[in-house]
Amino acid sequence: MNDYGQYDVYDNLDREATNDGPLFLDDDVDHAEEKVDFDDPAIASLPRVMLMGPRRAGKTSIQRVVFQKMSPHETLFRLEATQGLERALVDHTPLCRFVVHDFPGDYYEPSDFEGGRTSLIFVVDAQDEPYDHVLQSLTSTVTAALQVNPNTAIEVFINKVDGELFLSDESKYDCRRDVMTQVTDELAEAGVSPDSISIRYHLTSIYDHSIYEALSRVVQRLIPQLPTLENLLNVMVSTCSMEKAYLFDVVSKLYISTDTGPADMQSVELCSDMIDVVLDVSGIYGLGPSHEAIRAAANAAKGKDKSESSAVAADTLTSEVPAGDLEEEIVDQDSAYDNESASVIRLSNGMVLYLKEVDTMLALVCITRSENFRRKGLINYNIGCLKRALQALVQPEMDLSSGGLVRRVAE
Ligand SMILES: Nc1nc2c(ncn2[C@@H]2O[C@H](COP(=O)(O)OP(=O)(O)O)[C@@H](O)[C@H]2O)c(=O)[nH]1
Ligand SMILES: [Mg+2]
Repeated sequence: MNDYGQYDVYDNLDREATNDGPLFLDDDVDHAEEKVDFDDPAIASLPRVMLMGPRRAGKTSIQRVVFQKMSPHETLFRLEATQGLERALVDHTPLCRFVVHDFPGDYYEPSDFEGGRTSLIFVVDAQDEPYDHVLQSLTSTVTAALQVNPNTAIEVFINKVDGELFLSDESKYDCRRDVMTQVTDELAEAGVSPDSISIRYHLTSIYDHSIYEALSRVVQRLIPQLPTLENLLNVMVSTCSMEKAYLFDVVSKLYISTDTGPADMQSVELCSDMIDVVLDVSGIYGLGPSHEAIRAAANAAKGKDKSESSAVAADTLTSEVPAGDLEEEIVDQDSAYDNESASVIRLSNGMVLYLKEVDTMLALVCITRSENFRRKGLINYNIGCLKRALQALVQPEMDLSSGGLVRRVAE
């Protein structure tokens, strides 16, 4: 766990940061409910992610592991049954803000579905066969939700696809196929045509990266500016001859957008691991008043040792990029992530991972071939433009024509 995770969680809940004691006790959650005013119109109008499904399917575990950085093993003994609806605000970066509703079980009121942009995640325990009863409940929940709010995005998480029962990929795919067939049949029986609704199926486990991948896709659907973000990243990737570019919320480690080229889970996982490395290293070496001195030392060491590691190793960390005219003041001196955060990791297969801060708690992580990474000025200039375009997206009054800015370098 990185230091930043602690800061942000407490900030969000309007609590004082403390360094001792476990991060989340059960009463922390009650406390969170007390402190955040969910009836405040600004918060009530945010998109919602509703975690529903049978008891012990893993709803609370998913929420704690991804948004509150509880370790997956801790969910085994730290979690008690959820007694009532628990809500948590996820507000790390301006482009991606939403409220998570964690339901206690198969219980809901039709009025729970009222509201604006909503993703309903129905969590199914893949290790608890047969699924008949659960999938009937899924169908009735989905129908009720769609009656109240026809635009609800339905996401089925087939959770706990880990352990002895799911050693091979085939067993996971078989499980997903069974669930899909049964749900489609049940929905057709209930008079809902599967083509008329948006329903997606995800194989997940809190013990690996699959839960981050699935939630990233869920969250992306909630962002109204997603097409613009994808467009910006497409231009970025083609202008700078990159292989792939992701925008990551560095706290939750969900990627909120990527270019439209094919994405593979391994590269996403690699980029996500890079965020951990950067936050951990800057948490140790990049903080406080000695920040500058340590950075100078790191730069000196970097100059001395130019030999490249053949392993997948972080050979150059933190503040690789000179603060150009696009950089602003450091926002928070004590944060492990600020507007100077940047990192380069060279992989043994000739690829380079480049991470750069682009907005509050938002990082651009790109994968590029090392020969294309030589044009770093171009890359940095374009990232600067992207950064301004993102600011304009959040504050439209800035009136910056982003696409034009990015392309200007290409021409
Ligand atoms: N093996 C495995 N166990 C999980 C997973 N997700 C949750 N669990 C376990 O399932 C149990 C119930 O989880 P909980 O989050 O309380 O379920 P909820 O009632 O749906 O909120 C806990 O012991 C978790 O450790 C998973 O992906 N894999
Ligand atoms: Mg629960």
